[in-house]
Amino acid sequence: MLDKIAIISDIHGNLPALEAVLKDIDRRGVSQIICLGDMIGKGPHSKEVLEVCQIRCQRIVKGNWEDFISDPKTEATPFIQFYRNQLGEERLAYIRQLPSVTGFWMSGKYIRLFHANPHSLYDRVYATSPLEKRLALFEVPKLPSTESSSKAADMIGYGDIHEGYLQHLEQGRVLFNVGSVGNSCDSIPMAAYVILEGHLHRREEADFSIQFYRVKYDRMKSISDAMKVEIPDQEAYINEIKTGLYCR
Ligand SMILES: [Mn+2]
Repeated sequence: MLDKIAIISDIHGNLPALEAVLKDIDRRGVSQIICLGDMIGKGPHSKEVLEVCQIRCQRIVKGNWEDFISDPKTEATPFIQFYRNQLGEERLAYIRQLPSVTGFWMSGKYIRLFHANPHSLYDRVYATSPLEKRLALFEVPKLPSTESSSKAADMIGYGDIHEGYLQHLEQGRVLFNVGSVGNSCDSIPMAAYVILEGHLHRREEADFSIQFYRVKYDRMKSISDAMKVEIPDQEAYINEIKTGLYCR
């Protein structure tokens, strides 16, 4: 029996999308859920999404939204303050102490996971970024990590760009993006996540797979909740949920 690990990212306060993904995960024999950050912001349910992630995810790393919303150095504009008020000081303190990188062995590959980049939460890498930039993602992280490993990775998974993809790079290296649960921007307005399947903790070569899932969820509920709580940039958010395209 192979181990299955689900990887979710960029929920962005969209509770109906998260609930649909968790329901899908629950019927697939997954033993562990890892969240790659940006649980909060944008949508109407930052607090609820954070609480569900704390219960359901075995590991959580920080995204750029967790970072700038919880950082006391970020100016308290009405936009920032809206999400700070939703979350409250206790949850902001929890968010602040989250690690930025995690990793594990699976089927002979060292897999490293983070939100955007292992060296900075704000250095965005796309599928079409220069090869040099994509290869730098495999290097030993500069950001705080849950791992003790100072090894270059064999496989990298991340979030941040709201657009899933998979690439095979030189020397057997695999690079993938898990897409976004709650704010998909690849023109498919459905929740996205990934399941890795293989032998967890095994350092010897063995079978593995990566599956990309798309899950239908109640988009109208996300939209009506966004109108009810009057989120900032409401119109752009509603358009993004409807179209699956980045609208701001
Ligand atoms: Mn994001």
